[in-house]
Amino acid sequence: MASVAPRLPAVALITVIAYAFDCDFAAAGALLPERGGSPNADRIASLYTVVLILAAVVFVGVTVALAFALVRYRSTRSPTAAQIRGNTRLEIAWTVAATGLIVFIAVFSLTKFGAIEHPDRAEANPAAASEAGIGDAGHGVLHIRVVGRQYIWMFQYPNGATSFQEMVAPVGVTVELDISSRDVAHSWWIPKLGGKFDAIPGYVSHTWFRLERAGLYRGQCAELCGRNHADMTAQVRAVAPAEYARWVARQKRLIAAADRARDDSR
Ligand SMILES: [Cu+2]
Repeated sequence: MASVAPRLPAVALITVIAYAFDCDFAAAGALLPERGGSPNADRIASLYTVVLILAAVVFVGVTVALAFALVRYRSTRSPTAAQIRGNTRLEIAWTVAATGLIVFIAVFSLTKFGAIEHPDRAEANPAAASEAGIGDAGHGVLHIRVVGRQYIWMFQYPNGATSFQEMVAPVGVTVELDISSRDVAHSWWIPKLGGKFDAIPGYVSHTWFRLERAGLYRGQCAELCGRNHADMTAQVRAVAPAEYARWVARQKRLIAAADRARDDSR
C-alpha cells in the first residue's frame, strides 16, 4: 500500500487555502490598506502606497542587477573570476542613494503622522455635530469609550447609553475613541477606519475617525485574547447625524426601562 505521508503537505496546503476562501474575516486589502472610511485611514493608505512603490522600485532594481550578473558572468562564460578590490564611485553612489531614500521616507512619514494621529480641527463640521446632539463642551467632537473584554466590545456614549459589538456613529462628525480593556489585552481594529489600537487593562489608548458615508464598517479584535478570540468581531454603523441623535436617546430609554423592570422584579 502506498504511503500517504508524502502527500500530507499538499493536503494541508489545500485545506488551509479552502478555509481561507471560506472564512469570514476582516481583510485589510490584498495589497494596500483599506481606504474610503475615514481621513486617517486614507492617510495611512497613501503613506503606505508611497513607501510600497519606493520599495518595489528598489526591489526590482536589485533583482534585475542580480539576474543580469548571474547570467552575464556565469562560470561557462567567465571561467576565471575577476578580482575586484572596490569601486569608490559606485560605493559612494549607493551609499548616498540609500541614505537619500531613507531620509526622504523619514521626513515624508513625519509630515503625515500628525494628521493620522490627531483629527484636524479645521475640518470639523459644527452643523453635523449639533444635528447629532453633541454640545459645545466637547468642541463638536463625539467621545465614545470602547471597552474590550473576552469576547465582546462594549461602547459607552456620552449620554450614558451603551451598546455591545455594534457601535453607532454619525457621519461627518469627528469621533474620538478612548480604548481600554476589562481583562486581557485586546486590539481595536476596523480596517477602513484606521490602524489597530491596543486595548490594555488599566491604560487608555486614543484614536479617532470621521465617517465619510453611511454604511457598515466591519472589524475584528486583532490581538489573540483567548479561546474565542476569533468570535470577537466589531462593527461601526455609520448613520446620519439626526438618526444618531434619535438612536442614542432611544438606547438610553431602553436601558433605563430594562433597569427599572429588573429592579421591580426583585
Ligand atoms: Cu480580543
